[in-house]
Amino acid sequence: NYVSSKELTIIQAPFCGGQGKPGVEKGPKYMLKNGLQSQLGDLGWTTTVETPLDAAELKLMMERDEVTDQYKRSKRPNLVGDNTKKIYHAVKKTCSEGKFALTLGGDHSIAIGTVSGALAQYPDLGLLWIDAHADINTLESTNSGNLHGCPVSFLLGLNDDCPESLKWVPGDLKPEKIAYIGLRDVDDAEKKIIKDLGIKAFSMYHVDKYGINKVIEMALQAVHPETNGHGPIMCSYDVDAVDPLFVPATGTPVRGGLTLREALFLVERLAETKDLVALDIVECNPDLAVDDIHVSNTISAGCAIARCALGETLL
Ligand code: 5AB
Ligand code: MN
Ligand code: MN
Ligand code: MN
Repeated sequence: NYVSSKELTIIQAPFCGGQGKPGVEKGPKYMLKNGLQSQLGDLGWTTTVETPLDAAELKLMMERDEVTDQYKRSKRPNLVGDNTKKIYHAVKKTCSEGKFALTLGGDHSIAIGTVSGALAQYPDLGLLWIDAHADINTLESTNSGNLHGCPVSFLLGLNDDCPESLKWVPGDLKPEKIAYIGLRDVDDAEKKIIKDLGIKAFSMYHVDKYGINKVIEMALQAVHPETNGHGPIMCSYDVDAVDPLFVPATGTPVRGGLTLREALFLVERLAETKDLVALDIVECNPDLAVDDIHVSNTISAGCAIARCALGETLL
């Protein structure tokens, strides 16, 4: 047990600058309004909420930085750099106090901060990246320019030439310490990076072929080979890993994803290991829902992922 105290900090990261669709900054507010904090309290967790970013302030910054803040092909690198640094400090502090860090996004660029923060406390950290996408584009390879498609390349230190405001990122995650689950929409340039670095990637093909339980076992073995799959684990969970039938309100939905049960089993299994030290839940965008059912399906799935990761279904 790395987190023995049953204390956790919910870090609100209402950030949308890593992509272009407004609304993803509403994720934390909606999940908290759904009752997430008291739900985790019912599971025995002492919970505090931290807010390193201010949503209203960010909205103004987005408008200001739209035209000026660019580097190579990337959009708003300075906004992303400054804000992920704040998230980094919040997660690092939480982990250094021996608490669980639950970060609610926001778009997935925030993981530049969350993973770096957890790594600072746990140098041996294994990272499970649950996503339809690989998010490993570099400043050179990104076609969209959206930095929510690039956090993994920053964590691995693949962007030597980057703006000053992103230079704080340690970029010391080793390629053998990350495993993907749920992939089904990976850019050609990303496929090449994954192959060249030998990164373990379990796509939906592997989920179908082996089943989710076996895939998780293989992923844990991959990131902690010397200790039979045991060691500190962080899970960065992009809700678009889940099939849009269950999670429709997200910015880049891709059909053919995890069923809701596979999505929850995955984190239930992580709870069972007692090795989970941090979790991100990102890319819930209530503004992209076409009706209220879409909103509640998406937000309740996000909350269920958090609860299952924190032991709800362990008997
Ligand atoms: B997400 C794409 N690879 O780079 C790109 O939702 C999609 O955090 C990125 O996984 C999706 O823009 C980012 C086409
Ligand atoms: Mn994604
Ligand atoms: Mn263990
Ligand atoms: Mn993602």
